[in-house]
Amino acid sequence: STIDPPSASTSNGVHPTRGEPKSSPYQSIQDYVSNVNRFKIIESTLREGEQFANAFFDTETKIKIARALDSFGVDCIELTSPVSSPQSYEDCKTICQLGLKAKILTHVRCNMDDAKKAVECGVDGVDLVIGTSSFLREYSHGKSMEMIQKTALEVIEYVKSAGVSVRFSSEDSFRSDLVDILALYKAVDRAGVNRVGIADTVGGATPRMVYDLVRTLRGVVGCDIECHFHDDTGCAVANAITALEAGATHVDTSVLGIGERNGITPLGAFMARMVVTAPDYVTSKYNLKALKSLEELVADAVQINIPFNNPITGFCAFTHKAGIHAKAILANPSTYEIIDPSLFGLTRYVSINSRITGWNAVKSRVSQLGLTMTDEQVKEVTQKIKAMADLRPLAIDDTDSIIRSYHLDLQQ
Ligand code: AKG
Repeated sequence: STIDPPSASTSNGVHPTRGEPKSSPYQSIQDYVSNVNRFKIIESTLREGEQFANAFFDTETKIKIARALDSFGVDCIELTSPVSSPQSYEDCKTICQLGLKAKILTHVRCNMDDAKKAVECGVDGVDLVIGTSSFLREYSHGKSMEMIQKTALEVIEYVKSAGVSVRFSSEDSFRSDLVDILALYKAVDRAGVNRVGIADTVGGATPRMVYDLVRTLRGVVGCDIECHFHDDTGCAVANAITALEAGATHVDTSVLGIGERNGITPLGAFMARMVVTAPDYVTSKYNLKALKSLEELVADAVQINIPFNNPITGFCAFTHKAGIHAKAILANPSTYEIIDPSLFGLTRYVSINSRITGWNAVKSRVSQLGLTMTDEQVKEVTQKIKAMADLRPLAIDDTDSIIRSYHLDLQQ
């Protein structure tokens, strides 16, 4: 029941996504800090995702997800702190021994005991985190900025001495004092961290706030910059690309965005954004055709449905309905699609079952059914479809019956 026009050309200097010339006219000299063409993904389904309300991952499921993320091509897989529970500790060790291409990281509080447990598990990297906003300093751990810095430097030195990579992140960065956190980041950068992280822990940051903070930080530290965006106000994907434009190097994602509350930047939506912005990089690095099965694996594990409007894999993400759209899509898919579904191993669907169906879409269906009609006849049968669709919702079988019986009448 799909109508698939030929794919848009990819050999004419136009991107395999949609119509943008390879050197974007929007690119300017200001963009020299931008990393949209060379970002890395820290995939946190097995850490942030474990904080999702419905999540319970047994060892077997964690292994399946880790392998699927690895074959999708994510750069790093972040695991729940091994201090969380005895099973978390065992699972962390198990995943480290799978021999995956992705680097295995674990996310721990910034203290020596947690860092030692993490190193014991055999991880490639330790992601240290501590709250720096006054909210968290007062109501969570109770430490001053001086104390945070002193502990951070000790823990960083220990992790580095163990030959493991280390990231230092300030939780609730956007509600932290800018001067305080810049001084802290500068100190940990001097101490030799591989990355610093900024986190929009409560999901309140706007892209503009993100640009300002990351751009400022880019001028202060020489190490990589990781960003973590919660989606409470719907800005997580926009914030992620903005962070890259401002000089961030790594973005945290989770499959379907699962995480604390309503989660973080979803891997699939982020891929949708980035395949449009940086098609060559994204298509050469990530196994996009595996996205759907990866999302289904995780959706199944946490017992949720893939949302109807999910970028790429939502059931109607590539469905075209209005007559005006259908006509143009059939002539050239770039007219109403920014992303070519075939990049993700998917097909578009042109609906012909409604009162807003146009005759061009019906004409295409008539030829798919192997029938021959003049344009005038197609227009006439389109009116019949519309009349029926005014009375009740139609399925493709209903529409096909209308077309077939009209065609039969023509023969008699
Ligand atoms: C958050 O702040 O929401 C986190 O999950 C921690 C992020 C980080 O470690 O950068």
